[in-house]
Amino acid sequence: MSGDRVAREALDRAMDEKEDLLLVYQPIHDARTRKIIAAEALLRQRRQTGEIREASIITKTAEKGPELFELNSMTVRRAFADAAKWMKKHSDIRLHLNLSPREFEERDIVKRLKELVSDCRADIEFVNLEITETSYIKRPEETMKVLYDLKGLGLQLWLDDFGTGHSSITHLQHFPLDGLKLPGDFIAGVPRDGRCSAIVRSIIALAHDLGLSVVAEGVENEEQLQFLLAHKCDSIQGFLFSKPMPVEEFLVLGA
Ligand code: G
Ligand code: MN
Repeated sequence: MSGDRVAREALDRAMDEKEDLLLVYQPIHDARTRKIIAAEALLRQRRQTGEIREASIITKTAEKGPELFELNSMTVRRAFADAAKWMKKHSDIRLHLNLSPREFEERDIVKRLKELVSDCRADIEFVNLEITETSYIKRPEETMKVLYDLKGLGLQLWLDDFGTGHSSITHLQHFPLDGLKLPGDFIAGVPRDGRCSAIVRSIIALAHDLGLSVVAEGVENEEQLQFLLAHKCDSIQGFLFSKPMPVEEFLVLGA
């Protein structure tokens, strides 16, 4: 069977049964205290064999068709419901949600998000919306308006994978951002690779000068953590502290 067909069938099954898809949460820790300050919702696929793996085959196919909006609404609803569970005990642990680039461009994201928040009776103020750089470069004027409207809802805006897309420093100048996520690709080279280290150091300094907070992704070892601490990185996400996990596990860990 061709790769496309496999992907198509996986998406159809997921849209029919929804049980195929689950959300896992990867904690984000304060770099100094190591306390959990947030969790990022990540979509996973449960295969018929029971094995759980990344859902990129499904999301990439969904990106091309009309299913995207339903898929994302479902994700947001589930994440709001899960966050409500942990917030009973830990109202300070924020929820990071990933926004799909196309959704950002093609649909009235502000209106739909507002509806979802109201349907789920969620508190928008604990949401950090992650947008990837590619998701806003095409129409900067319109995008700026959407970003300000989103901010107006009360959430925080974060740039995901900063530096790996078509990054433009002017976005940092004009967009109402709260923070940046440093991609694991850069962190992987720290501290041995001089270029990676220079890039990481400089982005943290730049972000802080602009009043933005920084999360380092893909932190896997103590050496990387020490480098990030030395350069005042605010928070850490990665296997060194925690892997993505089902909400039940997260509820125990966050307790
Ligand atoms: O950039 P994005 O937020 O989409 O990346 C999150 C993905 O990276 C998740 O699917 C997660 O499983 C993976 N991931 C998270 N932490 C680590 C890590 O420390 N090392 C590696 N190699 N991958 C990680
Ligand atoms: Mn992300």
